[in-house]
Amino acid sequence: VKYDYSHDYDVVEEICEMILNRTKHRPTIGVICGSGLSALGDIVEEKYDIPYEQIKQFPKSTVPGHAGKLVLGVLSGKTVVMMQGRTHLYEGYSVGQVTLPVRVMAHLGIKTLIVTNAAGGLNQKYNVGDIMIMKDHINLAALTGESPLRGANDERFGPRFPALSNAYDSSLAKIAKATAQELGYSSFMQEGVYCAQVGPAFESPAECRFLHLVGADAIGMSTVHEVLVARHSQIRVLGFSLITNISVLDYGDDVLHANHQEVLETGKVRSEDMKILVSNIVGKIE
Ligand code: 6GU
Repeated sequence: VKYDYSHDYDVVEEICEMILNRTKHRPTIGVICGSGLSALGDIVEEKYDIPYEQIKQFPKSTVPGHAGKLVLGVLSGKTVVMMQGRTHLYEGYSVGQVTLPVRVMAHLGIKTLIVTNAAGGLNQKYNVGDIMIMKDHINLAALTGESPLRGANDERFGPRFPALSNAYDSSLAKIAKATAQELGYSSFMQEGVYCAQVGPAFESPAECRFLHLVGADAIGMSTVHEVLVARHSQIRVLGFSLITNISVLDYGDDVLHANHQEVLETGKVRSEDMKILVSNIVGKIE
Protein backbone atom coordinates (compact mmCIF):
# COMPACT_ATOMS: atom_id res chain seq x y z
CA VAL A 1 0.00 0.00 0.00
CA LYS A 2 1.33 3.41 -0.84
CA TYR A 3 1.25 5.96 1.99
CA ASP A 4 -0.37 8.74 0.01
CA TYR A 5 -2.07 10.35 2.97
CA SER A 6 -1.09 8.83 6.30
CA HIS A 7 2.22 9.47 8.00
CA ASP A 8 5.42 7.50 7.85
CA TYR A 9 6.39 6.40 11.36
CA ASP A 10 10.10 6.45 10.56
CA VAL A 11 9.92 10.07 9.37
CA VAL A 12 8.11 11.12 12.56
CA GLU A 13 10.70 9.30 14.68
CA GLU A 14 13.57 10.91 12.79
CA ILE A 15 12.18 14.44 13.27
CA CYS A 16 11.57 13.83 16.98
CA GLU A 17 15.07 12.50 17.47
CA MET A 18 16.48 15.65 15.88
CA ILE A 19 14.33 17.89 18.14
CA LEU A 20 15.13 15.95 21.32
CA ASN A 21 18.84 16.11 20.53
CA ARG A 22 18.67 19.88 20.24
CA THR A 23 16.74 20.75 23.38
CA LYS A 24 16.32 19.44 26.92
CA HIS A 25 12.59 20.31 26.89
CA ARG A 26 10.21 17.34 27.10
CA PRO A 27 6.77 18.86 26.39
CA THR A 28 3.52 17.47 27.80
CA ILE A 29 1.22 20.11 26.27
CA GLY A 30 1.01 21.27 22.64
CA VAL A 31 -0.41 24.58 21.46
CA ILE A 32 -1.22 25.63 17.88
CA CYS A 33 -1.43 29.40 17.28
CA GLY A 34 -3.95 30.47 14.64
CA SER A 35 -4.06 33.56 12.39
CA GLY A 36 -2.89 36.61 14.31
CA LEU A 37 -2.57 34.61 17.54
CA SER A 38 1.17 33.99 17.51
CA ALA A 39 1.62 36.39 20.47
CA LEU A 40 1.18 33.32 22.64
CA GLY A 41 4.71 32.31 21.75
CA ASP A 42 6.10 35.56 23.19
CA ILE A 43 5.43 34.57 26.79
CA VAL A 44 7.09 31.18 26.62
CA GLU A 45 10.14 31.07 28.90
CA GLU A 46 13.45 29.23 28.41
CA LYS A 47 12.45 29.35 24.78
CA TYR A 48 14.01 27.12 22.14
CA ASP A 49 12.85 27.94 18.58
CA ILE A 50 13.04 25.63 15.57
CA PRO A 51 12.05 27.37 12.31
CA TYR A 52 10.06 25.05 10.04
CA GLU A 53 12.79 25.56 7.39
CA GLN A 54 15.08 23.51 9.61
CA ILE A 55 12.75 20.51 9.48
CA LYS A 56 12.91 19.52 5.84
CA GLN A 57 9.73 17.39 5.88
CA PHE A 58 7.58 20.16 7.46
CA PRO A 59 5.26 22.26 5.29
CA LYS A 60 6.17 25.98 5.32
CA SER A 61 3.59 28.73 6.00
CA THR A 62 2.86 30.90 2.97
CA VAL A 63 0.25 33.20 4.59
CA PRO A 64 0.81 36.64 6.19
CA GLY A 65 0.00 36.46 9.92
CA HIS A 66 1.38 32.95 10.23
CA ALA A 67 4.92 32.74 11.50
CA GLY A 68 6.60 29.42 10.92
CA LYS A 69 8.38 27.88 13.84
CA LEU A 70 8.12 25.35 16.63
CA VAL A 71 8.65 26.92 20.03
CA LEU A 72 9.62 24.67 22.92
CA GLY A 73 9.77 26.04 26.43
CA VAL A 74 7.95 26.66 29.67
CA LEU A 75 4.51 28.27 29.96
CA SER A 76 2.90 28.70 33.39
CA GLY A 77 5.30 26.12 34.79
CA LYS A 78 4.46 23.48 32.16
CA THR A 79 6.74 22.32 29.36
CA VAL A 80 5.05 23.09 26.05
CA VAL A 81 5.65 22.74 22.34
CA MET A 82 3.97 25.45 20.34
CA MET A 83 3.36 25.82 16.63
CA GLN A 84 3.75 29.51 15.85
CA GLY A 85 1.98 29.33 12.52
CA ARG A 86 0.26 26.44 10.77
CA THR A 87 -0.40 25.47 7.18
CA HIS A 88 -3.73 24.95 5.45
CA LEU A 89 -5.15 22.81 2.66
CA TYR A 90 -5.76 25.94 0.54
CA GLU A 91 -2.00 26.53 0.37
CA GLY A 92 -1.83 23.36 -1.69
CA TYR A 93 -0.56 21.02 1.01
CA SER A 94 -2.14 17.61 1.56
CA VAL A 95 -3.92 16.77 4.83
CA GLY A 96 -0.96 14.54 5.60
CA GLN A 97 1.56 17.38 5.21
CA VAL A 98 -0.57 19.85 7.17
CA THR A 99 -0.84 17.46 10.14
CA LEU A 100 2.72 16.12 10.22
CA PRO A 101 3.65 18.59 13.01
CA VAL A 102 0.82 17.17 15.15
CA ARG A 103 2.18 13.65 14.67
CA VAL A 104 5.53 14.99 15.78
CA MET A 105 4.06 16.69 18.87
CA ALA A 106 2.26 13.44 19.73
CA HIS A 107 5.48 11.46 19.37
CA LEU A 108 7.30 14.02 21.54
CA GLY A 109 4.86 12.93 24.25
CA ILE A 110 2.19 15.61 24.58
CA LYS A 111 -0.99 14.47 26.33
CA THR A 112 -3.01 17.64 25.67
CA LEU A 113 -3.33 19.81 22.56
CA ILE A 114 -4.75 23.34 22.58
CA VAL A 115 -5.78 24.49 19.10
CA THR A 116 -6.70 28.07 18.20
CA ASN A 117 -8.00 29.68 15.04
CA ALA A 118 -9.64 32.77 13.61
CA ALA A 119 -13.16 32.13 12.37
CA GLY A 120 -16.26 33.74 10.99
CA GLY A 121 -19.35 33.81 13.18
CA LEU A 122 -22.20 31.98 11.47
CA ASN A 123 -24.19 32.31 14.68
CA GLN A 124 -25.70 35.77 14.38
CA LYS A 125 -25.78 36.14 18.18
CA TYR A 126 -21.99 36.19 18.22
CA ASN A 127 -19.99 39.43 18.22
CA VAL A 128 -16.68 40.27 16.59
CA GLY A 129 -14.00 39.58 19.21
CA ASP A 130 -15.87 36.75 20.92
CA ILE A 131 -13.82 33.70 21.88
CA MET A 132 -15.67 30.44 21.17
CA ILE A 133 -14.75 27.25 23.00
CA MET A 134 -15.00 24.48 20.40
CA LYS A 135 -17.61 21.96 21.50
CA ASP A 136 -17.52 19.88 18.32
CA HIS A 137 -16.75 20.25 14.63
CA ILE A 138 -18.08 19.65 11.15
CA ASN A 139 -15.13 18.53 9.04
CA LEU A 140 -16.28 19.05 5.45
CA ALA A 141 -12.93 17.87 4.05
CA ALA A 142 -12.95 14.55 5.95
CA LEU A 143 -16.61 13.96 5.14
CA THR A 144 -15.68 14.21 1.46
CA GLY A 145 -12.46 12.16 1.46
CA GLU A 146 -9.68 14.45 2.73
CA SER A 147 -8.93 12.86 6.10
CA PRO A 148 -5.34 12.74 7.40
CA LEU A 149 -6.16 9.21 8.62
CA ARG A 150 -6.96 7.95 5.14
CA GLY A 151 -4.50 5.39 3.83
CA ALA A 152 -2.73 2.48 5.47
CA ASN A 153 -3.14 2.67 9.25
CA ASP A 154 -0.01 2.33 11.35
CA GLU A 155 -1.24 0.92 14.67
CA ARG A 156 1.75 2.50 16.43
CA PHE A 157 0.01 5.84 15.87
CA GLY A 158 -3.49 4.72 16.76
CA PRO A 159 -6.50 2.60 15.79
CA ARG A 160 -7.99 2.24 12.30
CA PHE A 161 -11.39 3.63 13.34
CA PRO A 162 -11.01 6.27 16.05
CA ALA A 163 -14.18 7.66 17.66
CA LEU A 164 -14.84 11.40 17.67
CA SER A 165 -17.29 11.52 20.56
CA ASN A 166 -15.72 13.79 23.20
CA ALA A 167 -13.17 14.87 20.53
CA TYR A 168 -13.15 18.19 22.35
CA ASP A 169 -12.53 17.18 25.94
CA SER A 170 -15.40 18.27 28.19
CA SER A 171 -13.25 18.48 31.34
CA LEU A 172 -10.78 20.78 29.56
CA ALA A 173 -13.69 22.92 28.33
CA LYS A 174 -14.88 23.14 31.93
CA ILE A 175 -11.45 24.39 33.04
CA ALA A 176 -11.53 26.91 30.16
CA LYS A 177 -14.93 28.25 31.22
CA ALA A 178 -13.93 28.53 34.88
CA THR A 179 -10.70 30.30 33.92
CA ALA A 180 -12.52 32.73 31.61
CA GLN A 181 -14.89 33.55 34.45
CA GLU A 182 -12.02 34.19 36.89
CA LEU A 183 -10.44 36.54 34.35
CA GLY A 184 -13.69 38.46 33.84
CA TYR A 185 -13.95 37.31 30.22
CA SER A 186 -17.44 35.78 30.43
CA SER A 187 -19.09 38.58 28.41
CA PHE A 188 -17.18 37.57 25.27
CA MET A 189 -16.99 33.79 25.72
CA GLN A 190 -19.13 31.44 23.62
CA GLU A 191 -19.28 27.68 23.17
CA GLY A 192 -20.20 26.20 19.81
CA VAL A 193 -19.56 24.05 16.78
CA TYR A 194 -16.70 24.92 14.41
CA CYS A 195 -16.95 24.01 10.76
CA ALA A 196 -13.96 23.89 8.42
CA GLN A 197 -14.10 24.29 4.68
CA VAL A 198 -10.98 24.09 2.50
CA GLY A 199 -10.90 27.71 1.24
CA PRO A 200 -9.19 29.98 0.25
CA ALA A 201 -12.41 31.75 -0.80
CA PHE A 202 -14.71 32.73 2.02
CA GLU A 203 -18.15 31.07 2.03
CA SER A 204 -20.99 32.34 -0.13
CA PRO A 205 -24.13 33.58 1.65
CA ALA A 206 -26.01 30.41 0.61
CA GLU A 207 -23.20 28.25 2.00
CA CYS A 208 -23.29 30.23 5.25
CA ARG A 209 -27.05 29.70 5.57
CA PHE A 210 -26.62 25.99 4.79
CA LEU A 211 -23.85 25.48 7.35
CA HIS A 212 -25.65 27.42 10.05
CA LEU A 213 -28.79 25.41 9.40
CA VAL A 214 -26.92 22.14 10.03
CA GLY A 215 -25.51 23.31 13.34
CA ALA A 216 -22.29 25.22 12.72
CA ASP A 217 -21.68 28.34 14.84
CA ALA A 218 -18.30 29.34 13.41
CA ILE A 219 -16.52 28.74 10.13
CA GLY A 220 -12.83 28.59 9.29
CA MET A 221 -10.24 26.84 7.13
CA SER A 222 -8.12 24.90 9.61
CA THR A 223 -7.85 22.94 12.86
CA VAL A 224 -10.15 19.94 12.25
CA HIS A 225 -7.45 17.89 10.47
CA GLU A 226 -5.10 18.50 13.39
CA VAL A 227 -7.78 17.39 15.83
CA LEU A 228 -8.28 14.12 13.92
CA VAL A 229 -4.60 13.27 14.21
CA ALA A 230 -4.51 14.24 17.89
CA ARG A 231 -7.55 12.09 18.68
CA HIS A 232 -6.06 9.20 16.70
CA SER A 233 -3.22 9.34 19.24
CA GLN A 234 -5.58 9.75 22.22
CA ILE A 235 -4.45 13.28 22.94
CA ARG A 236 -7.01 15.43 24.77
CA VAL A 237 -8.05 18.50 22.80
CA LEU A 238 -9.19 21.98 23.79
CA GLY A 239 -10.06 24.41 21.00
CA PHE A 240 -10.72 28.15 20.72
CA SER A 241 -12.06 30.14 17.78
CA LEU A 242 -11.55 33.88 17.78
CA ILE A 243 -14.55 35.36 15.98
CA THR A 244 -13.04 37.96 13.65
CA ASN A 245 -16.18 38.76 11.62
CA ILE A 246 -19.84 37.83 11.48
CA SER A 247 -20.82 35.88 8.36
CA VAL A 248 -23.18 37.63 5.98
CA LEU A 249 -26.22 35.41 5.38
CA ASP A 250 -28.07 37.89 3.17
CA TYR A 251 -27.55 39.83 -0.06
CA GLY A 252 -26.98 43.51 -0.79
CA ASP A 253 -24.75 44.12 2.21
CA ASP A 254 -21.32 43.59 0.63
CA VAL A 255 -19.72 46.26 2.86
CA LEU A 256 -19.54 43.60 5.55
CA HIS A 257 -17.86 40.85 3.53
CA ALA A 258 -15.07 38.88 5.17
CA ASN A 259 -11.48 39.91 4.48
CA HIS A 260 -8.09 38.75 5.71
CA GLN A 261 -7.09 42.21 7.00
CA GLU A 262 -10.05 42.23 9.38
CA VAL A 263 -9.10 38.76 10.58
CA LEU A 264 -5.58 39.93 11.45
CA GLU A 265 -6.75 43.16 13.13
CA THR A 266 -9.24 41.40 15.41
CA GLY A 267 -6.51 38.92 16.20
CA LYS A 268 -4.31 41.78 17.37
CA VAL A 269 -7.01 43.32 19.59
CA ARG A 270 -7.98 40.06 21.30
CA SER A 271 -4.64 38.27 21.14
CA GLU A 272 -3.68 39.69 24.54
CA ASP A 273 -6.82 38.19 26.13
CA MET A 274 -6.30 34.88 24.32
CA LYS A 275 -2.69 34.84 25.53
CA ILE A 276 -3.73 35.35 29.17
CA LEU A 277 -6.57 32.83 28.88
CA VAL A 278 -4.45 30.06 27.34
CA SER A 279 -1.49 30.57 29.67
CA ASN A 280 -3.76 30.45 32.73
CA ILE A 281 -5.41 27.27 31.48
CA VAL A 282 -2.03 25.64 30.77
CA GLY A 283 -1.09 26.29 34.41
CA LYS A 284 -4.12 24.24 35.52
CA ILE A 285 -3.67 21.24 33.23
CA GLU A 286 -2.26 18.11 34.86
CL1 6GU B 1 -15.84 34.27 7.49
N1 6GU B 1 -14.65 32.09 6.86
C1 6GU B 1 -13.64 31.23 6.89
N2 6GU B 1 -13.77 30.13 6.17
N3 6GU B 1 -12.52 31.43 7.59
C2 6GU B 1 -12.43 32.54 8.30
C3 6GU B 1 -13.43 33.48 8.32
C4 6GU B 1 -14.56 33.21 7.56
N4 6GU B 1 -13.05 34.50 9.13
C5 6GU B 1 -11.84 34.18 9.59
N5 6GU B 1 -11.45 33.01 9.09
